[in-house]
Amino acid sequence: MQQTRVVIVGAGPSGLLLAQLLRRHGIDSVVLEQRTRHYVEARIRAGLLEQGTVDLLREAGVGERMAREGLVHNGFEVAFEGRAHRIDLHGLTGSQVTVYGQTEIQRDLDHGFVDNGGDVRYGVEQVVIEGYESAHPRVSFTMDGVRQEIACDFIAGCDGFHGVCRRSIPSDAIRIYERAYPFCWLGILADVEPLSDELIYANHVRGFALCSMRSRTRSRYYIQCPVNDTIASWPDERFWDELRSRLPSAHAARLITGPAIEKAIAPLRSFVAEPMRFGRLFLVGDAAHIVPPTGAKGLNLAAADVRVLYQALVEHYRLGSDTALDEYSSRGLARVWKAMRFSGWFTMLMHQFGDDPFAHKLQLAELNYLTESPAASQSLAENYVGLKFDQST
Ligand code: RFL
Ligand code: PHB
Repeated sequence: MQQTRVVIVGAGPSGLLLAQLLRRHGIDSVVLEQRTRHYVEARIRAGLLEQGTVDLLREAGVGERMAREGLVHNGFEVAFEGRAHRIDLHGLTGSQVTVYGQTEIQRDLDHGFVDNGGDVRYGVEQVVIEGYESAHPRVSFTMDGVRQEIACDFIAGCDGFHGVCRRSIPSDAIRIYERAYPFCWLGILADVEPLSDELIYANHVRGFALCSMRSRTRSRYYIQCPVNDTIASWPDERFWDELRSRLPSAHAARLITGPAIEKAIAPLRSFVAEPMRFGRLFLVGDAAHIVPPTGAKGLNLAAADVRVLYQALVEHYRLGSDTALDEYSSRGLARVWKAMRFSGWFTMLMHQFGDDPFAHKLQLAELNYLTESPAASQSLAENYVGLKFDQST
């Protein structure tokens, strides 16, 4: 039977970052991915990185291109009632965020890990995890029609929300906390100059809008849309008209439009699975928790899990101590729930929830308070740039 120290299920950002960090500390792993390398690289998702995530990518030795091409942002704008207010992230927290697409991170990890001899098996099917409550976990899978099995010390479930690891846990051993939101985000990518140097989050009676970017020549825009809408009902022109109508007029006038190179509708949900550890199985990233994207916390939370887990595994192999492994779940969940709170709050503040004028008035009062009060702005800013590790874990 094949043997390795850690089997990592999923070659998304969590899985490959964990594998790369472990390898730098001499800990071997095998990564199992159901999709092709091309498919995983092409998925368009996150775009905004906290400094802690940037630092971890650097520590993993895959931060070089990000340092050259990432866009450092010192603030962002919140727009409502026809005006935009800047949140000075750097002034309020001393920290910044970096715009660098998840597709680019995935490419850098593929280059750093896969192209340098990392063991990733793409296109695997029927992954089954076994024995994780014992000292001898095993993972079996089918590849090219052949059933194989790997014995390991630990399993890392980095297989996202729809993965197999969390679903392998008996329902009486796991507790799920969940909230669905009654709308989706329709997102488009277009090779046009971004509307502004910084991101703009807009609360509007017609619904939420977000102006983001991937580079100085590639824009990423989102609008809130009903859950039953389809891509077919949103031709480019309708999207651009709707986006314009939700922005302050001075911003709308500057909007540069062009053909969408990608268009997708994503549901919003908050989801937490507790605990995040089951014997020798550890759930990491989206496999354990999902936040609505409003605060851009998903990938950053995944990176925070990876940081705690890889350090704990290094401690296990180097010092023979399991203290950090034992704390993985409680430290992770402490951070996760603070990000849940922030993402849920920001989502409730910025979106329309139907025809409730009272609720809308309360949103506007809160937005006014948030942009006028330095204390309230600071609270928003410190959560947005990412809570410090010792503050949150
Ligand atoms: P992923 O990226 O879902 O990767 C999981 C991998 O596991 C594979 N897999 C399996 N492999 C083998 N066997 C099985 N049975 C398997 N089942 C699944 C999958 O094919 C996949 O390759 O999870 P990971 O690595 O934990 O990474 C999480 C992030 O991708 C996610 O949190 C972010 O994209 C969320 N997110 C954002 N996060 C941010 O921090 N900042 C943002 O600005 C941001 N914007 C976003 C987002 C997510 C979005 N969508 C569509 C979900 C914007 C959007 C629109
Ligand atoms: C993105 O650029 O995809 C993005 C940015 C900020 C968010 C969510 C998504 O809050």
